[in-house]
Amino acid sequence: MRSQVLLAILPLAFAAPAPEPVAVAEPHPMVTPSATLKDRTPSRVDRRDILSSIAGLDGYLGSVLGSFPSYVASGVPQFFQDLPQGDAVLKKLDLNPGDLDAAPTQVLTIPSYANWTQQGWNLRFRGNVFKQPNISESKLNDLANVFLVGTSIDKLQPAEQAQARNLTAEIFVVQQGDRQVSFNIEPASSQVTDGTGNGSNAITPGGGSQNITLMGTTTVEGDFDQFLPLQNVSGPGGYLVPGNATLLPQRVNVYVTGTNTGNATSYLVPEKGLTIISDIDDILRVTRIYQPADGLLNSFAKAFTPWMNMPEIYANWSRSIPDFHFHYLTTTPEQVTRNYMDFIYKTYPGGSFDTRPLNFSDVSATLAIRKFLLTKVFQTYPQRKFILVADTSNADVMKAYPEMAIEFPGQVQCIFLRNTSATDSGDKFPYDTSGFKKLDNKTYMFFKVPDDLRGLDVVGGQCVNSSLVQNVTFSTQGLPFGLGKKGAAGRVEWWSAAFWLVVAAGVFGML
Ligand SMILES: *[C@@H]1O[C@H](CO)[C@@H](O)[C@H](O)[C@H]1NC(C)=O
Ligand SMILES: *[C@@H]1O[C@H](CO)[C@@H](O)[C@H](O)[C@H]1NC(C)=O
Ligand SMILES: *[C@@H]1O[C@H](CO)[C@@H](O)[C@H](O)[C@H]1NC(C)=O
Ligand SMILES: *[C@@H]1O[C@H](CO)[C@@H](O)[C@H](O)[C@H]1NC(C)=O
Ligand SMILES: *[C@@H]1O[C@H](CO)[C@@H](O)[C@H](O)[C@H]1NC(C)=O
Ligand SMILES: *[C@@H]1O[C@H](CO)[C@@H](O)[C@H](O)[C@H]1NC(C)=O
Ligand SMILES: *[C@@H]1O[C@H](CO)[C@@H](O)[C@H](O)[C@H]1NC(C)=O
Ligand SMILES: *[C@@H]1O[C@H](CO)[C@@H](O)[C@H](O)[C@H]1NC(C)=O
Ligand SMILES: *[C@@H]1O[C@H](CO)[C@@H](O)[C@H](O)[C@H]1NC(C)=O
Ligand SMILES: *[C@@H]1O[C@H](CO)[C@@H](O)[C@H](O)[C@H]1NC(C)=O
Ligand SMILES: *[C@@H]1O[C@H](CO)[C@@H](O)[C@H](O)[C@H]1NC(C)=O
Ligand SMILES: *[C@H]1O[C@H](CO)[C@@H](O)[C@H](O)[C@H]1NC(C)=O
Repeated sequence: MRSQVLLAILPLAFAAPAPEPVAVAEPHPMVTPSATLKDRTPSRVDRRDILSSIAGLDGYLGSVLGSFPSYVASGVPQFFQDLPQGDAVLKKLDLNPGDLDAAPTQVLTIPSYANWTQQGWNLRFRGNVFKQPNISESKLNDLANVFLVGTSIDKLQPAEQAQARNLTAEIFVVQQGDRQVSFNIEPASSQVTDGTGNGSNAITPGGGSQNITLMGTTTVEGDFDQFLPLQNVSGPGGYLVPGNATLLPQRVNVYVTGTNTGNATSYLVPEKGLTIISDIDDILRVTRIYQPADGLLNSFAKAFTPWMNMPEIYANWSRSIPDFHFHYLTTTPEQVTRNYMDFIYKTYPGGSFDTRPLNFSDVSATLAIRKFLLTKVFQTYPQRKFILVADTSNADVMKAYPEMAIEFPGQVQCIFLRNTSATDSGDKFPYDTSGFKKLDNKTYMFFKVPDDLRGLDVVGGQCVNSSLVQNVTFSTQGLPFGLGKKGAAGRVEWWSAAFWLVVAAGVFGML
């Protein structure tokens, strides 16, 4: 047992010197409009929302979507989008703010990374402070049913029911704004999050134990996100290794004081080396977001399943590239991060994580989040090179990945995109390859199965498996024969159509 669990996570009012404790402030109004759980009853797709510039597209998409719920085409992804927060959760559960006073404060710490600066190691602390209401099983079932379309919880297998209730409980938490958060940092011998991952091939530093308190307090959404310098503290095995004296990432455990819910393993990543930034849905696990009914069940009720033998490919990279830093970047909402982490750390090499922060909750923010997160990582490591991995069903990936190569010249070593249209006949939605036109075609590859990546010397910059026909047209692809552009000018409009965002960027607002 560690003995330093002393500093509780106190509301600032208690932590600050004050003549007498002041009551906890009422939750602030939210930055983004508070979410409501809308009626998810299927209704006809409103085709007026489809800004089509492709001849015949309206009819085609209408036939693909059929009578799928109108929110699929509404411009606001609804499954894991627009989740209730704070007051909305209390209201939904008929609770008053005071009802949670006795509930323990919990923290989600997102496994993060540090960069090497003039001041030494600079570690990013990211996560969320929340309280978990005690919700009865029958109430959880009711709430879960709101998320299930075309089925209900009583029609699921017991394990699926448990999973649906688990996710519902994770979503119905009450975020705690204005909290001070402190951490204890310790050298880590493995990836602690659930004890099963081994933190890939990062090394354990000799020292570095220290306590750090974040500046300021959590946002109204309960989030914290800041970089703070680590002291070069010695330990039994020596010091932290400087980021310009090694190529190997170092692992540190990050414990939130006052709770044992906030454990995470973060990585001190050297200034030079190779980082893989990998999406998760439909590339590391089977989600099938492009088939909304399936995607919903796969996200909400079914156990996460790896996509084919992708774990083998990543395991080989982890083994054979000693300084490879794995970073998992998904736009799935922060509330469900734990489920993604559990799956990843049991199945893929240990690494740091990025999910969608709570303040990114409206549609335009959802469109922007992947680029925002990617840019943050690239800015943190101006000398590292990156391998970007995802699949073609994400409109934001198709745009943001090639943009990174252009905006950060020389830093994108390879882009690997699974072509879900080519491998899954269920994916009827088009994807746009025009962003790749300006890139050297030796730096990206569209592939079909994990084995297409086998044998590539990614360190040496070999990104293309020459046995795969690429057929990239630098335009909208994946439509049936006969559909074509109405005119060059229209394509941008179509691209930015909210409809496309919903369907392709993620019916779940993730991926
Ligand atoms: C490593 O970084 C530190 C801090 O920026 C700097 O003082 C030192 O000169 C660097 N060492 C090398 C070998 O570049
Ligand atoms: C949650 O509520 C149930 C029923 O009211 C009660 O039996 C249980 O002890 C509560 N659990 C916690 C952790 O408070
Ligand atoms: C849901 O499941 C995940 C993964 O097994 C677990 O970490 C988490 O604590 C569970 N959450 C709830 C609210 O039960
Ligand atoms: C961290 O803080 C705790 C409690 O204040 C203390 O017991 C512990 O020694 C501190 N650890 C370090 C490394 O300073
Ligand atoms: C910490 O200090 C030790 C001893 O001065 C030095 O050898 C080591 O390079 C330093 N590490 C960092 C991360 O600054
Ligand atoms: C977090 O770490 C502490 C210290 O190692 C441990 O006692 C606790 O069980 C961990 N919490 C979880 C949820 O694993
Ligand atoms: C731990 O990492 C090694 C090397 O990367 C790998 O071979 C092994 O399968 C991993 N074990 C687990 C449990 O992830
Ligand atoms: C969300 O908060 C972060 C800081 O935590 C800020 O940089 C970002 O601009 C905010 N995004 C939105 C959409 O409010
Ligand atoms: C370290 O990361 C921060 C945050 O992204 C960034 O502002 C800073 O420029 C980076 N420093 C170096 C030396 O790369
Ligand atoms: C890459 O581009 C070159 C010329 O720009 C062309 O000759 C070659 O066929 C292209 N390779 C692929 C795989 O498309
Ligand atoms: C494993 O990864 C290394 C490094 O990228 C590569 O050279 C090698 O061909 C890979 N092996 C397999 C079987 O994919
Ligand atoms: C190229 O396009 C054809 C026809 O759409 C498709 O069958 C094939 O799988 C595509 N190749 C790749 C690598 O995606």
